Amino acid sequence: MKNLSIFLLILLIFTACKKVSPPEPYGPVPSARQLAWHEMEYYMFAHFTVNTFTDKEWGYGDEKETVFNPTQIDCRQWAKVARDAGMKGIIITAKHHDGFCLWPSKFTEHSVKNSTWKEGKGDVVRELRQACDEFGLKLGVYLSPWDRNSAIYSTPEYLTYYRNQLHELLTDYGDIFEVWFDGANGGDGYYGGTREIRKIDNKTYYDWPNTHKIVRELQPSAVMFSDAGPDIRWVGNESGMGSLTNWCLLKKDEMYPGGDFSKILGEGHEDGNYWIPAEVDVSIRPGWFYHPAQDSLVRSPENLMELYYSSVGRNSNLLLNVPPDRRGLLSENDVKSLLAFRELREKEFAKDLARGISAQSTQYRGKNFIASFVNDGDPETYWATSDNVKSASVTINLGARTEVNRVLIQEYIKLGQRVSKYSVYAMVDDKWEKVADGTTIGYKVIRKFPVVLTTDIRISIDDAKACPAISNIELYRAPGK
Ligand code: FUL
Repeated sequence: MKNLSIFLLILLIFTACKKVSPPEPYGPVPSARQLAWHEMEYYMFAHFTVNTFTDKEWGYGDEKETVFNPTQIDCRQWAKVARDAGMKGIIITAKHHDGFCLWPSKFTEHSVKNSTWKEGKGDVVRELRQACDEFGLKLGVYLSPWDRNSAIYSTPEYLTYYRNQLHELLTDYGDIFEVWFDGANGGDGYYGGTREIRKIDNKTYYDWPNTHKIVRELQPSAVMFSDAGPDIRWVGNESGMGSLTNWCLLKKDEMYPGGDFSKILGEGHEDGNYWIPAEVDVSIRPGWFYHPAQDSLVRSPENLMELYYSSVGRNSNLLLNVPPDRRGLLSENDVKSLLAFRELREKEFAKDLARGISAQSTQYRGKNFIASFVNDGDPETYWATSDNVKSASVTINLGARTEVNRVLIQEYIKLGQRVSKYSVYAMVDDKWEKVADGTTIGYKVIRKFPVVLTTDIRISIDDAKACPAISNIELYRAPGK
């Protein structure tokens, strides 16, 4: 009997110590370029063109090039503010729907080269490239497929024109991290003076697969954004709202840019066959472009914080538009709000209360997948259960009664997005109290709850498509209740 117990004990120790193989990936997984994009989390959109000077949101395409004349343009100011605000890059409207190019494209006269600015010798994209390099930021480009200036828009020849412009942007301006393909397409415009309505078929006209090939070839590390990917998807609204249920997965072959897919774009498809995560694009002002009348309508730091929770906190990236003004500078109110928002974030997430303290799980797959990997600060280690275990929990013991009101959870997404239901509990007066619950996790979720005075926090994975793999859990006591 004694021998048997010793044998069982040894077996138990052996099982606990054995290095086991990692879980198999489940479903689509992110590419290296998508992983790099996830880690960017928060970056700037800069809407700037003739509209800035004509006070419009959508230029008709007949604007004189000479209206573009920023008096004190300084892309270094944009980049410095972005860097100081904690952003990781800037995406510039190299060409918006009006067709005016912020770089001196060889393929059109409708560009900075015919503006009064710098006597036609200027190049906003180049200045921004240099500024991004100086301040350690990545650069992205928005090239509107709809072109209300072009006489050949809606003919097959326009595709060559569009691709030539893309080629210029992707070969002359260094590494591009994201190419933004907008979904607004076709309608009335100047079109070389014809001033008419031109309609195109969203599904077929642009022949997207062949345009995508150009991007892959010229900038293999760039992700491409549109309503339907192929790398990053629109979240389905422009109000800054990521969806609480948010799969990074999409059946993209059933979709096309400009279609009516808002709800699907928010939630993604649980059984999607491509990894296409959501990006929340939203403006710091009511409009995308600068309008003096909106100077008093800039979002407050508190409002930006809410946007952060409804985007980064919901498994999406935040692309926040901060439009340069007629001087070619980010406006004072916008800058003030952005920098104060950074301070708020620093206060909100000042100290991770979970880092390095005791974490125990109800189950784990082996010694290289134990619970304490969720709070070791290393994104490459993770807690995982045995293959057949799809619900299990991790309890973080805070040692003494501690106030907590935020939880941040990340899956190890290199193995796919797996969790479909979770809850968070706090031990209050010897009883477990539920403080949050939800469906998907993915790259990251951050959840708020009213302050609890607690000794332990339990993160329970209630259901998953395959055994859960959780790489990070953080706990905070943010200011306020
Ligand atoms: C939309 C455009 O029509 C807006 O002008 C803006 O550029 C926004 C980001 O995308 O589809």
